[in-house]
Amino acid sequence: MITEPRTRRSLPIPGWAILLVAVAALVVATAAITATLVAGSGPFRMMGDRPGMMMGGGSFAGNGSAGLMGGLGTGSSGQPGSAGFVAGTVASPRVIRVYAGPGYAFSPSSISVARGETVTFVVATMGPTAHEFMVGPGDAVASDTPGTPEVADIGMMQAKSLTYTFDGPGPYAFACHAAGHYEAGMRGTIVVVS
Ligand SMILES: [Cu+2]
Repeated sequence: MITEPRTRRSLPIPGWAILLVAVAALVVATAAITATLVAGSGPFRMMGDRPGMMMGGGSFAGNGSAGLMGGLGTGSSGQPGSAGFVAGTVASPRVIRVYAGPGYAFSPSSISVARGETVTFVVATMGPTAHEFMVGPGDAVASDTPGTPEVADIGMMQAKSLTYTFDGPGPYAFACHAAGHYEAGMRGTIVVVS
């Protein structure tokens, strides 16, 4: 008699457990696909998608694969001004991963760079909407000035790279100028640490 409610009560638990496992598996699979896409298309696109206006260059492949695992957040090995920080150079840019979306936002929305350093931004779109990534002097980025370094048409689960050298005091910024996105708040700031 005591066992009866127990068995009844225990029945829904496996149901929930199966659901939880299924959801967890889905999340893991999505993360794995995202990581693969970012890893696969980063260096790959670097070859094909860099118009002449992009600055800098360099050994992305070495940097990129090393940075992927630790770099899913922001920088893995310290921020400018902190101990152990290694600034990117033209020959070996620092890789910073930026996620565009979901929604009209970048993550992170604020990025610190050392004055003079060269950074390769690997921008991945995380939702169904295609985005752009423009980086440069704050006023040029705000007004979408032609000639400002930019990668466009970054589709869902795609990643494109853009290398930029921050050789001035700033202010610098980045933004998406796909129609309506900037107005919706799709922009970020770059803090130059001297
Ligand atoms: Cu956008």
